[in-house]
Amino acid sequence: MAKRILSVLNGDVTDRVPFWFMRQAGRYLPEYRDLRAQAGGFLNLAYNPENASEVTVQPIRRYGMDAAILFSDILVILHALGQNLEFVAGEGPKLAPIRTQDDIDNLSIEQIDQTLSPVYETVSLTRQKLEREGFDQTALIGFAGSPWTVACYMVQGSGSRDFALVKDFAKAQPEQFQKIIDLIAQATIHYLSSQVQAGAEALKLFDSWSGLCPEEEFTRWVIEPTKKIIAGVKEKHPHIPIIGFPRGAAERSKIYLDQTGISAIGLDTDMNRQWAKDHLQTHIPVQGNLDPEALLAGGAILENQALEILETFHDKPFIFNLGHGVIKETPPEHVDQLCQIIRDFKA
Ligand code: 1CP
Repeated sequence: MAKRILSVLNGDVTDRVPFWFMRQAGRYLPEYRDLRAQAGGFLNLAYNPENASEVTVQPIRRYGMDAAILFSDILVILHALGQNLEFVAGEGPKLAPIRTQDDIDNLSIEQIDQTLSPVYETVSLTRQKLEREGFDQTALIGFAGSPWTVACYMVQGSGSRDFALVKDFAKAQPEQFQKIIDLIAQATIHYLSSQVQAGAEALKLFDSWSGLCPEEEFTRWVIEPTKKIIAGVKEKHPHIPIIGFPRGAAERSKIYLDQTGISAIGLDTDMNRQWAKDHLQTHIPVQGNLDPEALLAGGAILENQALEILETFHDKPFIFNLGHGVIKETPPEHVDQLCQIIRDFKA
């Protein structure tokens, strides 16, 4: 029997709604916190295939999700290109900003696999572990960030509420910004294709900040590079499903769907459900939407919202997920409750 999530990504409706959760591996799990403390930092965890595959499988052992997602980060590709990257505990990523032509010239796409090969090894090791431990229904999802979102961190040098500096940069120096976007896109095609070669069964492109892209530049910085990545990956792997997640793009998600060639689309927490059902799910499978705050709250709040989402989307191809990542204070029992609600749901 085909794995449920892969059937849904292929356009089928299965016996029950399959599910996984963004950031399902991570700080809300005590077993993750233990391993991270032992590894001594996020990058040591992400670049060690034994540890990273362990973290990837941890939530599957507890909850039996229909997909595992590779444990890594959207920013490792910048590290591989030669940008300095650090994850400071409690503060998030810190990078040496790339802004000038000299900064760009110091990066190199030729040797990215020297840094990224442990990630590919993590993919193949995770497939082996899942199989060995009897999770034969759990698919493995690989991922990368979309060029706009990765460029936000690359140019800013850290997280930001509005990435105003990056938006100004793209407006003031569009040719320079284009070089940055093209470099990320080219590296990402190789990175994702290599994940598929190592055993990833579906891919996800995180465009967490697409909602910040100015309307008049959305085609240039969000649509075009995404389309290029999808075409580039599909050239090598024509059947690999690719889930797009243009967070905050609201009704621009329809243009994204029409123009990028994406196989399925992630819905953030703010997405209007009925609009998504009418304009997106009529064309391709959709995934997501549960407010991570509802999972944090648990109880009736969680149950009501999860059931509303299931009622809305279950009769067409749908993967249950959150609208953004699991919040680190979430009690692990609330995740149990949610899995039970989804498994018990009868149309
Ligand atoms: O343990 C720690 O302290 C590190 C926290 C952490 C974790 C668990 C970071 C730093 N990255 C990750 C893993 C991660 N990141 C995964 C693993 C798989 C899973 O979902 O379980 C994935 C898919 C990501 C993707 C990612 N990283 C995104 C896109 C999704 C999203 O959340 O919008 C983004 C924007 C990042 C950047 C990043 N990495 C880490 C942090 C704290 C951030 C956000 C920085 C910021 O903008 O403030």
